[in-house]
Parts: sequence; C-alpha cells; structure tokens
Amino acid sequence: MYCLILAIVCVIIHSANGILYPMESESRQVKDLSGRWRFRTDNSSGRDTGFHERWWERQLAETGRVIDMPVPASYNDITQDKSIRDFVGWAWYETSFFAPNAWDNEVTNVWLRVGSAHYYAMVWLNGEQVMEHEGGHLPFECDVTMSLNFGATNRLTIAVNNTLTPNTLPPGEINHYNGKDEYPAGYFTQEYQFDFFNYAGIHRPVKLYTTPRLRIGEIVTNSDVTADHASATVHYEVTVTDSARRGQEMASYNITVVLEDSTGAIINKTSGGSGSITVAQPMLWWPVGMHDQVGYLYTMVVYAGRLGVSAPITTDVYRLKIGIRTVTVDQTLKINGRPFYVIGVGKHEDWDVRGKGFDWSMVVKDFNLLDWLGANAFRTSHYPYAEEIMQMCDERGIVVIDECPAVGMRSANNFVNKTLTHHLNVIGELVTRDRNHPSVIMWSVANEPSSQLPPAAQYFKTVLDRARELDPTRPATFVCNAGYDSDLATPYVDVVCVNKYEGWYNDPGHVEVIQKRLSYFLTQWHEKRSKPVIHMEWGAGAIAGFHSDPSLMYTEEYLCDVMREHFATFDSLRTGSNPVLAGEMIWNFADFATAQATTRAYGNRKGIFTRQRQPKSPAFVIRDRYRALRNQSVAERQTELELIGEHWWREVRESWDRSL
Ligand code: GCB
Repeated sequence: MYCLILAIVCVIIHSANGILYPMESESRQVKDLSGRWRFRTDNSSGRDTGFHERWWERQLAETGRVIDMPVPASYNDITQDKSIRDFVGWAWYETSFFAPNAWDNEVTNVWLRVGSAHYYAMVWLNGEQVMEHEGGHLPFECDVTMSLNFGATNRLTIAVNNTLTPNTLPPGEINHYNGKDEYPAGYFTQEYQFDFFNYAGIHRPVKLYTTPRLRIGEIVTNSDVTADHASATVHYEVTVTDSARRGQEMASYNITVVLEDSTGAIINKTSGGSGSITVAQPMLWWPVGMHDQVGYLYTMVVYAGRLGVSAPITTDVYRLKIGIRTVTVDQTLKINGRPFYVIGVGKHEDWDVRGKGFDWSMVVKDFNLLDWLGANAFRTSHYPYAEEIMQMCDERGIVVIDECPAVGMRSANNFVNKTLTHHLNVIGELVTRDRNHPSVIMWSVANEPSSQLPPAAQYFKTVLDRARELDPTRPATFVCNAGYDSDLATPYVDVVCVNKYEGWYNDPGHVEVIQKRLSYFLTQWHEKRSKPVIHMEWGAGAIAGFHSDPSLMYTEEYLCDVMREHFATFDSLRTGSNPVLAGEMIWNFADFATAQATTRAYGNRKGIFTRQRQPKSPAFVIRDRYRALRNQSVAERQTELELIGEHWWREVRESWDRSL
C-alpha cells in the first residue's frame, strides 16, 4: 500500500529538457534560496498525512514540529535521529523569501529552479502547486511570475520522496513484512541493488532567476576542427520563447551571436537562430596532459531582442562558455584527432555530514586532489553530477564520462516499457543539460545492468540510439559487467567499458594471477567487439590504517599490490599500433557511504582517499603512475613541437616537473 502513494501523485511530469544554467547578465538576475530551511518528515504509516492535511496550504510549523535543515544537503546525516537517517517516504521542506517590487513589471519573468531533489519532488509556491519532477539528479524549473507576491514575503514548500521502485532510476523495491509476526506491525524496508547510500533531500541549490519575457530558452553548440587545427567552425542553434504571448504568435525578434576569446576580445559575430562562426587559428580545448593551455574556453554571447524595441531590458543576454574540440572513436579514442588515454577515477557525490548535498569546499577540494593525482578524467558514477562540477571540468581540462542514474538494473522487471519511457526522459534531460560542455566526451547510459538478459539488447539499443540522436557528436556506452560471452548489449556501444575486480571479487587474496587473468579478459573484449576498451572499475578494499606485510586483503599494502599488477597489464595493453586499452579508472576516488551490509564496513573502503579526503598509501602509488603518464604525453608533444621549431613547450614541461 505504501508504494501506491507515489503512483497516485505522479500526475504531471515537467521535463527539464534544455534548460540553461541560471547565469547573471545585464538582463538576468539570480537569487539563491540556499540556507536554513524548515523541515519535517511525514511519519504516518502511509506517509500520506501531509497530502490529506494539505501541509502546503499553511506554515509547515503549524502542521507539527519542524527542525532546521540546510539546503542544499542530504537530510540523512544532519541530525542525531536514526529515524531521519533511515527515513523512507515524504519529507517536507519550507522556506520564505522576499520578491522585490522591481521584478513586477511588463517585461520580466521570474523562474524557480531546483538544481536537484532526490527522488520525486512536488513544489508549491504560496500554496499553489507549481512543479512536480521525477528523478533525483537533474534540474527542473518553471515560470512562477504569476504565483509570486511581489514586494512581499513568499512561502515555498517542497516535498521530496526517496522511495525507489522497480521503475525508478535507480530502481529499488519496498519490502513489506505484513503477516510476519516476528516484525513490528507495518514494518517495511527499502531495498536496492546498487552500492551507495540512497541519500535524500534537496541536493543542489534552489534559485529564482529573472529573464525578459522574450528569452533565450536553449543554446546548442558543437564544433568542427580541420585536421591541421588551423581553423574551426562553431555551430550553434538558439531557441527563443516568448511567455508574454503564450498561445499567440511569437513577436518578431532578432538574435545576435558574438564569439569572444578568453580575454573578452571579439573573434567573430553573426546573427540568426542557427548558424556557424569560423575561427581562424583556434585555441582548442585540450584535457590535462595534452597541451600547455588545458581547458581553453571561449564565450558565446547570445542576444535575443524584440524587433523595433531598443530598451536594453527587453534584450535577453546569455553568456555560454564553450570549448572547441572534437571527439572521435576509431581504433582508439581521440580528442582533436590525437589518441587520448584515460587515466581517471570513478567518483561519487558523497561527503561527510552533507551526504550528496552540493558544497563548494568539498567540490574544490576534490578538484585539487584530482590535480594532485595527475588524473585527466572521471566518470560521474552513477548519476549526473552538479552543473557547477561540469563547469569546473571544462575549466580544468578534466574529461568526463557522463552517466545516467541507471544503476542496479539487475532483474527482468527493470527492462520494461515503464522504465524505458523514464530512461529516455532522463537521457533527454541529461544530454540537453550537458551537451555544451567540452569536458563531456561520452555518455554512459547505465552501470552494470544485467545485459545478459534477452530484453536488455533491444532496451539498450533504444537508449543508446536516443543519446546519439540527441547528440550525434559524442560516443555513447554503458558500463558492462556481464561476461564477454554472455552480454547482449555491447554490440550497440561505441566504446566498450567494463568493470572487473581482479584480486578482489575474482580470486580474492591472489594477486599472483591478476596479470594473466586481466590481460586475457581485456583482450577477449577487444577481439570480440573490435572497439576500444576502457577498464572502468577495478580496485580493492583498503581500510585506512590497516597494514600487513606480506599484504592481506583490506590493508593499504594489499591495494598497492593489486595496483602494481594492474599497471603491468595496462602498460602491455595500451601501446602498439592497435592498442587494446583506451583507459583505466580506479574505483574509487574516496571511501563512500553505502547501505548497511555485512560486506561493507562503515561504507565502501575502496577509496584511495578516505571519506575525509586524506590519502591512503595507494593514493601515492596511483599518483606516481598518473603523473608519469601525464608527463610522458607532455614529453611526446614536446618532441613533436620541437621538430617543427616550437620551443615554448619546454617551459610547460619544466613547470610540471617542478610540481611533482
Ligand atoms: C561495482 C559497482 C560499484 C561498486 C563496486 C564495488 O562494480 O559498479 O558501484 O561500488 O563495484 O566496490 O563493489
């Protein structure tokens, strides 16, 4: 009965396709509603009292006891209350804010945008329902101009439900223990088949922002680069919407697009809703290790205004950072036509206290650690990460494999039309949110589904095709752990991405067989599919402070031994004219919280950093390798450039050597 509540209220789904990140400009203001909100869980047996009593119609404090809750943050680890930590069902948030009179005019619209709320969210403004959204990791927004009290206080109520069902992404199941006399009456548990804690709450900032009524709705860009890198063409498409004339014919408008370099100097400009801009001698976007200028970004400034109206306020202006680069896959993965070898990490949005809540301190710290390691990539395992993280990847030259929250699809009842419809919707939201990021080089539509089950073949063909249809400029994949002889869905991927834990889940304790087994496994995949292979997850549990020599499982030394064996194999497979391997990603960047289980000692301990971001000894082993590989690719580039008489590269090399 409990699960039904979710089904009953799922009436309106607002797709977030193509919504731009809220940026300030001369035509747009942003007001961040982050801070201390009021909060309560609905502890009624059906978790439905909030709906029966219509809690959104009055102050939340009038409905019962409320507590302080930070936004953004997961609510689970904020209090000392175990029932909140493990709560399943509807949790209610409320805040108040002031809407300035200056926003109340003929030409301004006000939008309410939730960066993400896990998992299902309903939003009321001043007692009126304005939004509903399914899916815990992507933004949603709506026009709230008509629901706001201008020059007065406004009450914003958001209810979030973390219940996972066989058709949510990720999927889960509620187990009821009715009729089992040894359990308390009405007892139920949330079960799921993925290995991270199902943190819940409002995880990313909630913002209000203004736009002119005629506004830039969506911008899509991509670029072509000539083989000699001497010239590039930036293609764009701009969509404009006119809320003042909803349902009527659009006003006439014009669009101007200006491309600026990183100093703000104008490179070129053009007009029209779609078109191309040519850039001579472009500064290409390069990832870490491939150039002296990593993460070079241009700014595309888009102006959209009504024809015949010159007041600046009616012209919408949006500045989008873009990178000029290409991604191609032939025998190997290439960025700007050059082979790119992934040296990365699998990550999680997971931190002490705030759970999956966005926090600048933690985000910047993680980027500094990626730099310390010398890594050039990560995967947004196992769900889309915050937009601010994607922006930092663009700037820092960190390559991203951008993943859908489809993790734990282990049974046939996950591969049904209901899930597929939602999966396609999520792919749409993810691709349209992230396709302008140069750092994103590949879409991953799922992690470790049971792709050996017959329905998985058509299912994944459909979602992979959808990703490529929405974005024909990037490869698409899913991360496979079915066997090379049983998987049915990798024929449809562009790059084979596999997870395998030699020396851990396979032959635990036996590092001596790693090289032989790993080499056999990766070579089989390569031969079978004739596509580049990325070893997307490998590793071993290492509890910080556990030591033994000779090494034993769960000690830091054991993970170091596992690493050395993997590195020897990777080196033999990543070189040559037809290399088997296009990349390696250790699992995991840091220890992270999981559901409680006998196989997890206070979370997953495969991190090379602790959850508090302190290095375990394996972090130094990875760092030696990643920095050496990074410097090797720098050295190769240096030789190449010196041959054509360019010597500036030497300085870059020296500065990187100094940072070792
Ligand atoms: C995997 C999963 C990942 C787990 C990891 C592990 O294959 O993709 O989510 O955390 O194994 O440590 O078991």
